[in-house]
Amino acid sequence: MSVYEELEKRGFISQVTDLEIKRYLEDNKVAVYCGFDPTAESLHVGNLVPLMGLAHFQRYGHKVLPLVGGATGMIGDPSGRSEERNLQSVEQIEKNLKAIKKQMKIVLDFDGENKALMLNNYDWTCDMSILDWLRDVGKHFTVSYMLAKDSVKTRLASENGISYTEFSYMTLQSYDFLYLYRNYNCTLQFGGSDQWGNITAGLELIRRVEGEKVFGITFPLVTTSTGEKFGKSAGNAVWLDAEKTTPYQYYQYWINVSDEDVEKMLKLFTFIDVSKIEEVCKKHKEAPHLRKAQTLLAEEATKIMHGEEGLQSAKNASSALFGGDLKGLSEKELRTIFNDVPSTLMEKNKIMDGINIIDLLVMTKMQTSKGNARRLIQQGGCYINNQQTTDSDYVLDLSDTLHSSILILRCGKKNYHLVSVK
Ligand code: 629
Repeated sequence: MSVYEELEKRGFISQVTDLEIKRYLEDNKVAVYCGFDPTAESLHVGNLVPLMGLAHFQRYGHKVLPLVGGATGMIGDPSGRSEERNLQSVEQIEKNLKAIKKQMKIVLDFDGENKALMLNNYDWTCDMSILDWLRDVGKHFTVSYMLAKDSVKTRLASENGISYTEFSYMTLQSYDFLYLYRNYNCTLQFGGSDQWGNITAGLELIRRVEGEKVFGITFPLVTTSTGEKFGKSAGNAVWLDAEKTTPYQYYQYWINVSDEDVEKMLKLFTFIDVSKIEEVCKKHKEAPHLRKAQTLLAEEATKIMHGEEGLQSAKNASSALFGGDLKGLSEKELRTIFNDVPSTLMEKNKIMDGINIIDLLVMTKMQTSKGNARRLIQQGGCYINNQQTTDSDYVLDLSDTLHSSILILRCGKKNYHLVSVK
């Protein structure tokens, strides 16, 4: 099988610039590049599609050139954007670049025999003068060609139009392709379907300047079956950075994928053989309530990003949130797991003096009155650190806390509260 077939079967292919590309990839080992602008402090799951795509190229023996846009990040790509971007500060770009590079190293192999090569377009653009640029690059673009691009057309029709800065973006990306063609024999650019205009502009530049044909492949921008933006969980992006999206939250995102989407996601976001995925999904359809396919997806995707260790901590967290034992968890783990639940700060003295469970439930506003609290406890609906307490006269002290600093209260099945002892 060639990488093209692999990508096609997995749903990575939206458009190709030439039908010959299939044969071309069967007969040649090529150098392929995909660019990422440092527009955020971390990549998100949306950016994982091109990274997984590059990883497949790498596994099939092609040379992969992940590129970070130290230069293009200073300009701002208008593709797929309805409004002009704010310019980012150089410090912010630097910071973002560092984080992005680190994350690429997780998915791509930078050590083996067929090493990925990280490039930064700032390196070949920073010394070019505006006059060189206009003469050597700009001269090859006609304004009418640029105006015909979707990214420009949409913005021209919008209220605030487009600045000369963003209008020029495609010339920068095109020049990158030319530079990589000349210096790394790169003949293929990969990107999301929003990048079609920029990719074909590069193709055109190389044809004009070098008289050579190169290729482009775009992948479909992933959407969920409900039309929601992929990679957002309750409106928040799902980041690859464990500090921004914990391994547990990451795991949860995947485990919650719908039955309609799970096969597609398994193909895009894991390396499991397509035939195996199809087999698993066939079984899944017979007993969807077991969520076997989602579990496989969550486990594999979490392992790819956060390793075995991250997966273990995600699993510990989910069992903790489903009433499991909290004893084996570190303070940091506990704080991460219960990061999203309501919390109260309590003076150490107060707990050292002893505090009645009823008073605690009222103080934390978990219960609206002492009467309600008493009833709940007596009916068996109150848990301290996931252990049921039916004694409404129980007085908690420091020995009830975990790591002398945390109490996890629970009313009913899911209503958690974290008491932080300071
Ligand atoms: C210089 C910069 C190049 C080639 C590409 C680029 C970046 C490109 C872009 N890409 C998006 C990004 O950086 O803006 N102009 O956020 C993003 N990309 C991955 C996919 C994408 C795309 O990183 O291509 O389609 C999203 O999945 O939007 O020489």
